[in-house]
Amino acid sequence: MLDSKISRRSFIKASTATAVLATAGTASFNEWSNQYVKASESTEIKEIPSTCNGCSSKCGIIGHVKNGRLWKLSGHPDHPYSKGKLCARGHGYATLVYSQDRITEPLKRVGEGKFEPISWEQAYKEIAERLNKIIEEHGPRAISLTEDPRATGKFYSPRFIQALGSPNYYTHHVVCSNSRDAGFLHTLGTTATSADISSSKYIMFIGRSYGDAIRPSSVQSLAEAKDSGAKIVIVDPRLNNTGNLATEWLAIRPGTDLALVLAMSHVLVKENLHDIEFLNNYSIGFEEYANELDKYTPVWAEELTGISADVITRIAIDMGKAKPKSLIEQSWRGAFGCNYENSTETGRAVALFNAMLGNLQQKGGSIFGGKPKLGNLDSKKHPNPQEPDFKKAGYEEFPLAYYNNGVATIVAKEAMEGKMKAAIFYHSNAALGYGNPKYMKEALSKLDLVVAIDVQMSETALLADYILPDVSYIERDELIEELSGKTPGIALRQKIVDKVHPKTKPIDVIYKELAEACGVGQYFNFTLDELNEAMLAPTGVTYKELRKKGTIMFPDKAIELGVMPELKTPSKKVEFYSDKFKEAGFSPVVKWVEPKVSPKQDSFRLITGKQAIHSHTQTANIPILMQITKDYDLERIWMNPARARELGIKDGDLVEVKSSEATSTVHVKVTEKVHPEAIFVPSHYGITSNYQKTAKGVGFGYMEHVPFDFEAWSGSGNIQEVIVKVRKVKG
Ligand SMILES: Nc1nc2c(c(=O)[nH]1)N[C@H]1C(S)=C(S)[C@@H](COP(=O)(O)OP(=O)(O)OC[C@H]3O[C@@H](n4cnc5c(=O)[nH]c(N)nc54)[C@H](O)[C@@H]3O)O[C@H]1N2
Ligand SMILES: Nc1nc2c(c(=O)[nH]1)N[C@H]1C(S)=C(S)[C@@H](COP(=O)(O)OP(=O)(O)OC[C@H]3O[C@@H](n4cnc5c(=O)[nH]c(N)nc54)[C@H](O)[C@@H]3O)O[C@H]1N2
Ligand code: SF4
Ligand SMILES: [Mo]
Repeated sequence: MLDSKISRRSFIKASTATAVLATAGTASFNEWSNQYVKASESTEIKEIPSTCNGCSSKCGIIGHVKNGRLWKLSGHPDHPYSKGKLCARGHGYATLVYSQDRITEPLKRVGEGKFEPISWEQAYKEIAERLNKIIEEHGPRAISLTEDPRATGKFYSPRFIQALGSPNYYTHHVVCSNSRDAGFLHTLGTTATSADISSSKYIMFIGRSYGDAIRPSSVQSLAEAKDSGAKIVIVDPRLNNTGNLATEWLAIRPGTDLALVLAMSHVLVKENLHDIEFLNNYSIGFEEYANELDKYTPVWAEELTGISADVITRIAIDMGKAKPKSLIEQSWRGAFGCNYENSTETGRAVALFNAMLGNLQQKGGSIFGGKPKLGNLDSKKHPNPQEPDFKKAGYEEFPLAYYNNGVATIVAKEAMEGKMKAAIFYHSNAALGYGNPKYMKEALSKLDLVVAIDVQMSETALLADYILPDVSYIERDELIEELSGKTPGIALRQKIVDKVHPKTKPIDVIYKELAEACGVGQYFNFTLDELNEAMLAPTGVTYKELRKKGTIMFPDKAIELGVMPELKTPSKKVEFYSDKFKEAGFSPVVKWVEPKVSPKQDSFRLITGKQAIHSHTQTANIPILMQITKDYDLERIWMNPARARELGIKDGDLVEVKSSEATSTVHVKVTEKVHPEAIFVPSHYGITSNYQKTAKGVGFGYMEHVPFDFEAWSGSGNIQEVIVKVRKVKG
């Protein structure tokens, strides 16, 4: 029950006071329970459809409201990600609305970690003055805005920074999927395909865990595939929780997935199991790639990956035979989203392997989803800001990175160099999560202006000159969310309860008012409702209807499987040979690339990943989620027993983890489920903000050990190019 303030007892008291009091002390359980049910029934429960903000999936939710307070959530049955179910984070994160640790009013920094309240008007005025001064002195290239792109921000944030003349809009993908996105984009013309899992016969997951990095409907689809006899292979240096549904686990040496995919591609060609007709019709450059593949034999890959040549050959042949209903799932962050120097090339090789299976836009294969056709504001009445005539910072260094997302950590690098002067962070804990926190702190301290817009005192907020308090997602309306997929649709986040803290404001209002203070209010001369109405216009759905239903799918607009769309690559085909890569100074065909660093006999590689009960740093301060961590010691790092024995370490021991960047102490879980070369660090502990009373002091700050770095292809953070030594300490 979410509504912690109203306990069962006080609730019953309030609603059926006389009846309950009259029976108190003498009532049987049945009587008591009947009274309770009656009391519940007599209170009106409003059900408001909206969307979760517990992670980037933004599943559909139904908020149940009793006595004006959020009472409980359930999964929206029509939303394609929830399909009636929510994960633990979805339920738990909703308690944020009543958290004691929220930011309740605008704050101005008056010293290290010290803040004073400031009025909204004064905060806007001071921020605007400082932004305009920076623009006057250094030009608009010296200002930036970074976020996790969710519904409203996706439209308002780039527009806001562009209204000020700057293209410097960035997203968290630099530590998420920048590498995969770049690899897929220049190969298939999209940063990610989706997977028709439930109809697939042979599914390989390379560092993607449906069982940990949960989206409820993905787990359901995988269970359906399993029930219909699909082979499910997990490639992961640790046995993740998708293991419950898998037929095979390949405990790969971390950082060597590229070698595995190259060798499997080699086998497809050698065994003539690639889809030659598909490749002739829909691809360019296959000959060059096939020549390059010649040397990547399974025996060569065995040496690098630790997976036997026989197993590589067997799986490649079986996948080739099962085509087109076989696929490597497109992955997200795990193996090649942002981790290694070879991550972009791994992304490219995975996209190409799927093309060799001819599974693109096929049942049981990789899908280019359809998008709903939405409208826009009338640009005569609501002028768009002019597009700056220069590219965003980072583009020159990383032209292959997906431009819309950019390379967010370039802001920190340029702050160090004195080129960047201002950074706005909305819905982002960049200071702790995007790069080495020591580096990020130093970089942010060099800026003339840092603004954080958050709901709690994150590490990034602590480094800000001004903190602007957003309302929580339970208390706000947002921009319509496009749902792309086999069947496109739309979803709306809407206010479930009135705002709890009167001085908080929703982001659309914050941007509008700040733009007005900066003198560019003309670009925000509309309300969120007007914008939503304009977006809905071509769909035939009314705003009222959308508010009532929350999620609306368009089955008549479903994509037709078996029909290849024209791709958005320069050649409009799958590019086995990429001129874009060549122009950027890289090999036009995929080649093997070594990871930057490798552990020795006495050291380990740090790897990381999700736990089903947390989302990055944003859930660490949620008591009912953090309690699960505490109850099960989930913050422990994982070590293989063979290595633990060598080091005299036993399960549960306190150990010291030392890298080139930091030293930490943490308890260890000794388990066969992790590769001997790797230490697995669950995400996302090691909160340092004193204001997050529940989160502070639990576990281990992964990013503290990660050297600040950019992968050469996509600019992503290389966050697993980290070597550590571990020793037992007394404790
Ligand atoms: N519970 C939970 N779910 C989430 C999120 C969350 O924070 N918490 N966040 C959402 C977001 S933003 C994202 S990007 C997705 C991420 O979704 P995933 O990419 O599936 O999640 P991760 O747990 O980061 O990584 C998956 C697996 O990659 C493995 N891995 C690490 N290194 C290697 C390697 O070198 N090779 C191979 N083959 N595997 C490796 C890890 O052991 C881990 O089990 O999850 C989304 N869902
Ligand atoms: N060790 C380790 N590190 C990782 C990962 C990992 O697997 N392991 N995964 C990486 C991945 S995949 C990603 S995507 C990144 C994510 O990195 P981020 O996108 O920075 O995610 P969080 O760390 O959760 O920080 C989100 C911030 O937004 C705030 N917030 C939450 N809700 C709201 C809201 O409604 N309004 C506003 N204004 N703010 C809000 C939160 O309080 C928090 O400060 O982390 C990466 N870092
Ligand atoms: S996967 Fe869980 S946390 Fe993420 S949006 Fe869905 S219910 Fe919320
Ligand atoms: Mo992510």
